[in-house]
Amino acid sequence: MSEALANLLNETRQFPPPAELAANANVTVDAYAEAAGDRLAFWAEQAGRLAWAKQWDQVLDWSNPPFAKWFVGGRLNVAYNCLDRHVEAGLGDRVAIHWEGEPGDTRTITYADLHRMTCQAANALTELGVTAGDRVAIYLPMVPEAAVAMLACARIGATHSVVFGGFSADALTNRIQDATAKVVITADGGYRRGKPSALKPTVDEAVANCPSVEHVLVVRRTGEEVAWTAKDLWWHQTVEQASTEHAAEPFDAEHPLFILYTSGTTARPKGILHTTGGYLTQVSYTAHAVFDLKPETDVYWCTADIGWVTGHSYIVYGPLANGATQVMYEGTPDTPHKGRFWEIVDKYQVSILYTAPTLIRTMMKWGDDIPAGFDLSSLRLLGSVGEPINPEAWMWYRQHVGGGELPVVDTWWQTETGAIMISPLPGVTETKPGSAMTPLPGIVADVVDDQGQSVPNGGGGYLVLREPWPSMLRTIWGDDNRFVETYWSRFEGMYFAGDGAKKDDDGHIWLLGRVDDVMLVSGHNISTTEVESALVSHPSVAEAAVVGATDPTTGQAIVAFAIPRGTTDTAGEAGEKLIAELRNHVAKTLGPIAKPRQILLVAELPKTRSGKIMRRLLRDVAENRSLGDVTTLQDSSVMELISSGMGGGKSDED
Ligand code: 6R9
Repeated sequence: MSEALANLLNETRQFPPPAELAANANVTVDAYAEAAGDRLAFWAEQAGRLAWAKQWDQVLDWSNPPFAKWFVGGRLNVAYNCLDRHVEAGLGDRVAIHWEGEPGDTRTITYADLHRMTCQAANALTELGVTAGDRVAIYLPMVPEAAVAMLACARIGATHSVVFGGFSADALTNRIQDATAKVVITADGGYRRGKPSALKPTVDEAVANCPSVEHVLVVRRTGEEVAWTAKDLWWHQTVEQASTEHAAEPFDAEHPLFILYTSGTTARPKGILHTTGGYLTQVSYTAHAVFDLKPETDVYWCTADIGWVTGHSYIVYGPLANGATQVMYEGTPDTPHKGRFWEIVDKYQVSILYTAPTLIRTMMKWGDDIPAGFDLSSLRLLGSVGEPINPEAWMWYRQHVGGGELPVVDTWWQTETGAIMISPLPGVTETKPGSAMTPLPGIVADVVDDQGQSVPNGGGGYLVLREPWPSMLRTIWGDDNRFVETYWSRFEGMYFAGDGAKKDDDGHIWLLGRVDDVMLVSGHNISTTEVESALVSHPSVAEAAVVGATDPTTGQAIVAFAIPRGTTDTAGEAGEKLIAELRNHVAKTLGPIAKPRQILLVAELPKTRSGKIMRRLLRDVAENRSLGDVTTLQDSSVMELISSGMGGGKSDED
């Protein structure tokens, strides 16, 4: 095979940081040289952004790779760092969370409030017999109590395992059993698409098969009637009655902070374990550096769910460790109307927005006039995470949300990495639409070929991390072998992320999708991302997914599914014409090798619960159906696929 991964897309646009942002940026270009000069000293300096009860003796112990220990001997309390120290510094009245319920109800929670709520929850959990090292499962909607529950666990040294509120009873059961959780924290339900959506019945079903669970704490959110078992306790009758005084005890820097399950191609989800000191150091630093967070003036909003790592690191721990003010929204972006997000930006004067490409492409599909109907002038920085962002989606984001001038930071990282790893620095980097650009200061990433050799500029291959980093996963819960096997065995001495990537002619990094999705067409490894980006660069396409389907001549052939933009005419002949045009457009943009054999116009794509496209399902469609002359896949058949799929993380799930 000639190449590990072909480099087909050539993007020449580049945008320098706005002068004012660059002049006042939290982090300047010097950080790169400083970190390169002495990486461990650099991370030690960042750890100094936190309050430690006991200073560490050693920054990194890497004597037993891949099992890292960061800030060895240090002791700290995560909740103290996120709450108490801000209150002690006189910032108790600062708003921590502007909470917006989907029905439009609101709560304003200051740092003093959040501190009191967390102390109460810590006392209540202690009362229930939870002690340091115990596991607590959290299955909640996007209500402030979700953050409180996490912080309360951190405060008493219990390890939380947040399970996304959309998961089934089976998925919840597996996760509770794997971690042998002692307590489950849930709610009667939450609001979703304009109506109450129950959670408690799912917990009842799961807990019936989980003997480790002693108590279930239930937040009242919807007020709907719920069945009650002997293990159940209302949050408002326990937590809200508990004392608001609680002294935070420091824990070892390597004390387990949380487990978060991520899926793999095998059925059994992996419990990714994160610990205390290194994790908090890197989430705190990256929130400061990548979002240029100014806690006195910024209003930050991350639209992720708390059930994903993005919610852990950039709703709870990163922003709160920085003393930031943020928005937290319970519901969906189109309830009660498609401008809900922009209405929220306007209402709370959001200045930093962190969202996902899937959201941006959905907004593109809905039309430019929707964001145009709101005052978005409070925004000063835009971020993206979760999937490769196609250059045109990046441009749309900058243009229609960022008024044509705001910096967009495309941030690459994973549940496993714990924090942002590859991203522009908004006051430094001249960004290119669609590229995550460069590893952050203190991070050593590379793109390598099959043999683990660094590829030259212009080459494609596998994304690896060459040096340990503070917020790295420590293991897979209960399965050290699987940890070594999955991440550290593909290439000697390197962490294998499972993503394809390329270096452009300037050495900037472009993420090309999961390597499992790479298509092998006539001996060329072609990335799904590049073909999708070529499709999205056509003015009639909002979103696209491509897969390799078995083909007698070429090995695999490219089959594409494309969602047309708002007003595109796709009926009958117009659809046929568009398809022909799109095939030629891809061939023109990337070369004839990337020309899709077939393109289907669809209304929706199957996505995981965190918004990542499930290409495996589309591959099934592409291979098993006699596609023949079918040019338009029925919306409902993709919808069926969506509802039968239960994706959670990077690829397939349960
Ligand atoms: C934070 C998060 C991780 C996988 C990762 C990659 C994809 C995330 C990306 C990106 C391209 C980006 N991914 N950010 N791909 N550009 N900026 O999403 O964690 O749910 O564990 O998924 O998501 O494939 O390997 P997680």
